[in-house]
Amino acid sequence: MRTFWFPLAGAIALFAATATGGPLQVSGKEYADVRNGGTIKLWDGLGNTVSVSPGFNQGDVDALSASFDLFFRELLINQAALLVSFDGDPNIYIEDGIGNNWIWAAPAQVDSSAYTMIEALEVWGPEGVSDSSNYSLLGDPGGCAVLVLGGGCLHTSAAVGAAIGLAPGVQFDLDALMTYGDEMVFSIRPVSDPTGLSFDGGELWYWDTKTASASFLNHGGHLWDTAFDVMGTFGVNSENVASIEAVPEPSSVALVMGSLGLLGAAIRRRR
Ligand SMILES: [Ca+2]
Ligand SMILES: [Ca+2]
Repeated sequence: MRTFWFPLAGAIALFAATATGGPLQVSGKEYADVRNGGTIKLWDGLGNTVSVSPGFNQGDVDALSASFDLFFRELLINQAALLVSFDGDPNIYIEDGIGNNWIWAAPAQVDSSAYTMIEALEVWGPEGVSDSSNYSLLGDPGGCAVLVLGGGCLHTSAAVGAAIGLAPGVQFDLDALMTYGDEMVFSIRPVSDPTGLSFDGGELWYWDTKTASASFLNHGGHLWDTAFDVMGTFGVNSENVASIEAVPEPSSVALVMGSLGLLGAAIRRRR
């Protein structure tokens, strides 16, 4: 019995270690630190990185996405987990569909060299190259909130500002982004406008850009609106969301693991 059970337990433990939705199970990981000058880093989840400069417009990239971000649609209906980072914090956090959160990737996994924070994050894609196609620059220069690699402005600041209800002409800075064709989920840096409207930077909006208005993302059992307590919920020092991404819901992985455990127990009983 032992000779059978221990290898099985080992296999389950290995599966648990590698398949709980951790960074080693996610391909094509890219991140950018602050003041990156358009250089982003490919990271393998073991602390190793490779710097690449895909050719973003001059400036510091502060948000990255693919044209059709994987798990975008699942995220909208709470069937994918949200990856999120915060101002001045080097960790990547995860929030599952029922609002549990924990550190998904710590600095030793992201980048063994010193860095400040995860200013921009993009995952899923081929290994060894960047597949980020949409991005934002620090300060949204030229009145453009979202740019296309090798192309022009995908979404102007005026359009995004109007979608979230900011008074016309108020300057703000888009700082976190997922895109799926004409749809996007995004965050901005803290801003107040003359009408008294104020955002603390912890908001996440969903916006179908073919429509006039964005709405707060509903994920993890709560709205990602201004009232949501980012600091208290995640135990971080800033309300400001700096980057976002999506990965499969870890509970679906847990279900598979549970089945494996039951299988092991059944085999054990038979023997
Ligand atoms: Ca920006
Ligand atoms: Ca933000």
